[in-house]
Amino acid sequence: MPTQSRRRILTAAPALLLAACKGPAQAQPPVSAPPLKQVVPFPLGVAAMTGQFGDPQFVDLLTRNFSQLTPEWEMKMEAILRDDGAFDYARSDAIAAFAADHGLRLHGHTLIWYAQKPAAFERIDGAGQPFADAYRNYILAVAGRYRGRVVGWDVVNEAINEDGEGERDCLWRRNLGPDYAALAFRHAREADPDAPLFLNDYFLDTLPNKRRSFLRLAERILKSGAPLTGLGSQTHVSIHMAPGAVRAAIKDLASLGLPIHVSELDVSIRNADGARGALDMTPLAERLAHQARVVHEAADAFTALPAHQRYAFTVWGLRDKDSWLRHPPNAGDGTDRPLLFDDDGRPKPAARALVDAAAGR
Ligand code: 9MR
Repeated sequence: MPTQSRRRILTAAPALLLAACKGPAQAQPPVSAPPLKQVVPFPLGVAAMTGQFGDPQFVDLLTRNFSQLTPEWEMKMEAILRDDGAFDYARSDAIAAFAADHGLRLHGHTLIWYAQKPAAFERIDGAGQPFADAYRNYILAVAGRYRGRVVGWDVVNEAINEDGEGERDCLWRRNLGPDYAALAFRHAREADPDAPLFLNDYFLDTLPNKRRSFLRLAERILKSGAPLTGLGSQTHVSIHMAPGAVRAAIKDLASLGLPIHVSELDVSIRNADGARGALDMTPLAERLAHQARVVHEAADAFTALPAHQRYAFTVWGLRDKDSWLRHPPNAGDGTDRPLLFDDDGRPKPAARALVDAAAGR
């Protein structure tokens, strides 16, 4: 069989399996949960974007259950910095206004990210002082504009290499040297004297070596005297996580004594090696129960932190169908269900697990 068509069949198979799981024997168990924010003793965050706010069911579900909002993209450079270097705050202001109108805390995400390489900066790549000035100017302008409106900022996002070994080479490091992250924290503090300022990354639970590199970088920034005041662990995980790994990461990160943000939680239920993996016959209800165990572990470990270290616990999307894991280029087989609420906005076992963990059950 030619590789291409073989791949297509393997990719389609899990979708067929999950469709078959809709029969009565494998239907999702009914779950009830109180409004989550009322029973969870710390700020409960969710990622969202303004395009979703026209849907009243979305807004109702969000505001009933969550007390904090992270803009999924509308406070990033991609939204704010135009190619010609001008600032466009239409999107970031709109999402900040939504948060204010609905009494939600707003978490700023994100000032400096290797993955954002705006034309306005690429044009001055290698220019020396003009690049450093533009870097400072961007952080001062954006963090300054939202001073008093955000409860904290992801100042530097995803600085550690994919494999966990060392720091990423990126536009910012290339131009400003290895201390570009510390510099970003200093600029952010200059703009906003009060907000907790976070270093944020992913796979800190999946890859212990990445966690070590992350903590090493955090310690270097702190040693330089720069105002890093919080650590964010994205927690993009899956039901295939080794039990105890998420708990170990939260505990280990908390050892520096800084506030912790579980900043982008989702728990993929896809096959261990994605849609191309061997056929996985695990019934849907079992996958969702497993997902609930991972969420329970994360929430339980977070609840166990001293109150001053519990900045917030944030999930990366509201309903399963809102997840980045369902949309290009991450769609996979299109059937993932990584969040706390199903496509129709009903609480899943994972939502119940969060409630139970927060109550010490
Ligand atoms: O989920 C976000 C997606 O909607 C955006 O298109 C993308 C680029 O802005 O960013 C995604 O969010 C990422 C987050 O900002 C940083 N950690 C990984 C998240 C998933 O890719």
